[in-house]
Amino acid sequence: MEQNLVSLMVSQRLHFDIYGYVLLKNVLVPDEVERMKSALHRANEDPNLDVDSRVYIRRNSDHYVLLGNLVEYDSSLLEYAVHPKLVPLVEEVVGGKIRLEETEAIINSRDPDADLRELEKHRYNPVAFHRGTKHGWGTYIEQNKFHCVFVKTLAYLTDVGPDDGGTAFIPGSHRLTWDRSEMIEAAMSDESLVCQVEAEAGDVLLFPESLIHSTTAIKSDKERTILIAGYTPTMFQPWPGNEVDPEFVKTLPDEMRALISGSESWSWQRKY
Ligand SMILES: O=C(O)CCC(=O)C(=O)O
Repeated sequence: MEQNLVSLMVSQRLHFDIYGYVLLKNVLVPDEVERMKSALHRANEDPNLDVDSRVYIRRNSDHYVLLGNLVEYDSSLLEYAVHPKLVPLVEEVVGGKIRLEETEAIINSRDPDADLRELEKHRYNPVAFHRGTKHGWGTYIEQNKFHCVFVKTLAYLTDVGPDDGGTAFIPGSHRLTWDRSEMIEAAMSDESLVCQVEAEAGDVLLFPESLIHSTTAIKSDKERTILIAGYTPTMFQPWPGNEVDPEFVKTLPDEMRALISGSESWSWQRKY
């Protein structure tokens, strides 16, 4: 696919600039979704994962597992990180060439200890609102458009309805200089200020890390699997634990190497 032919539609760019996210429909085909999901489930069940691979894993009892540093583990996970339908869109909102900063995945289901009646009292149940960068130093305006130096693509590998733990946001928070906790408190006092994604397997959410966002508690019996890739301009560092083995980088085709390793560093090719 010609990468420079892939771009956000003007309506998608406006949605991204106003609300701080855009849901891209049907990006991954069913075969890609299945391969990525089965690789993540294999990693989750692998008793030798930390010995045999560079993947990190954090478990919160049986209902939540976070896996990270995934590109070396399976070709489908590498393919996600360099996806030709996504990389140009990230470059558009970063404003230049990018490097991979992290890959993570979450497999989660309802917390067996959660009080369902308590969850039902609220429209949204964010577990921990946070952001990875801040408007003012992690963002900039160029040619009147919003840009961010830390951007994520989050792929839904399972369908996510209203009770199935879609990502929650405080729309518009990506370009506010408010104190983070003040914004979260204000949004939680009026749930119309929060939104929660509903998506189908294969849809991908594009958002800047200056947007306040959270995993949400699952109320249904469905398990959710998501796959995330984070990107920055080329001179930034990977998130700790997401360093890719230089020997693995050597095995990659030329066109993938800089994206995975950040080798372009301060020779940042800006779009402007
Ligand atoms: O679980 C989710 O939907 C959100 C993941 C998240 O918070 C992140 O990637 O920083």
